[in-house]
Amino acid sequence: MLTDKTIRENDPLPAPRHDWSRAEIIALYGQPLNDLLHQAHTVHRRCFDPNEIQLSTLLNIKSGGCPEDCAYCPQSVRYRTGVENEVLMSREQVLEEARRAQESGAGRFCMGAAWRSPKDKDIDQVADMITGVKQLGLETCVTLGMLKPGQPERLKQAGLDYYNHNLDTSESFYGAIISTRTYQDRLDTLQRVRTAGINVCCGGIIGMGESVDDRAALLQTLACMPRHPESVPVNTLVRVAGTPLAEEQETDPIDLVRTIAAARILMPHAHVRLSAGRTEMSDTTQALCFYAGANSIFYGEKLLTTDNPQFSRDQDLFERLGLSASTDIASGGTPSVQTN
Ligand code: SAM
Ligand code: DTB
Ligand code: SF4
Repeated sequence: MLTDKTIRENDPLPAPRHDWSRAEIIALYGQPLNDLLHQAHTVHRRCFDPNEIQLSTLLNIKSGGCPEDCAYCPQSVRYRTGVENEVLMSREQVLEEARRAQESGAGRFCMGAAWRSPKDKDIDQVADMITGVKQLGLETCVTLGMLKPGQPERLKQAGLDYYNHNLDTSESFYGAIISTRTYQDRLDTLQRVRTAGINVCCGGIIGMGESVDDRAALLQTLACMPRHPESVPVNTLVRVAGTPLAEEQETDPIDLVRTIAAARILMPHAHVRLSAGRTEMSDTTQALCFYAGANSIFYGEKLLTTDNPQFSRDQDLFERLGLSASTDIASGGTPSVQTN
């Protein structure tokens, strides 16, 4: 019988493109929703099992006190958000949390630190954590800010599978959100991570007051990289009291669905993650996002400093939608097939 799986295996998609124009992406994003959804879901089904979702659990290993001024972020030292400044967690504490995440069903453990850029001694400590988490049989991801030459290699050596470093928005809107670093600084770190052979996790945030053109520009930057990021987190702004973006308008869920669908079409082999913002999202919006091509979530009751849905809510949602956790595990951080 000709199943989706046999079609996927015997009739691979044409090679992904890396030459998208802004106009093409705007047209793709803006087409009638049913046409966009149909196109995105067709790509999704050809590249992935549409009923499997990758589960990543986040842990804030170093909370608050960050010198950067990212307008969305509750961990910047410049805003009064009530987030405590803490020192780096111990390896034992981290491993305890990683075991808990694994028992709950997560396949990847993502450790975040509120740093502008880590010092070499920070990298050594995080490297020990990575090795320990990897030994448990989990995929590893860290997000530590900007990396200097040599640091990605050290993380790779420790067993790191993914590095998360978001571009967040378009280059032209970036200055309205962050003044303490440039877009090029971000691109430089991404390039270093890629060169070290670590999988790239890179995406952005919608709902910060950006235009459709800004969203298209971010997607264009990602989709025109010589190799697409393996993971693309699409965050919806969590409006945290005390941050400059606290009073932004609520994001239209249809804009989120369009962004996910466009990401799926542009980067067919990437895991597109329905990221921050799920607590306030209806189950129906999440279901549409999964149809549009999202196939990864943050799973666990906390993101970094804000809430994520309760385990029971996600389990119930998965059951009602007939979804299950994907069991693919990265092979030591080096993608086995150059599909993108
Ligand atoms: N300090 C590191 C950095 O900025 O690269 C790592 C941690 S930082 C919190 C990771 C990402 O979380 C940001 O790039 C942003 O995309 C996302 N993020 C932070 N605050 C958010 C918020 N309020 N709503 C949505 N996403 C947020
Ligand atoms: C990503 O794209 N989103 C995550 C993770 N990568 C590090 C962070 C979301 C943070 C939401 C606000 C908070 O909890 O502080
Ligand atoms: Fe610091 Fe990262 Fe928050 Fe920006 S997003 S303030 S770099 S922790």
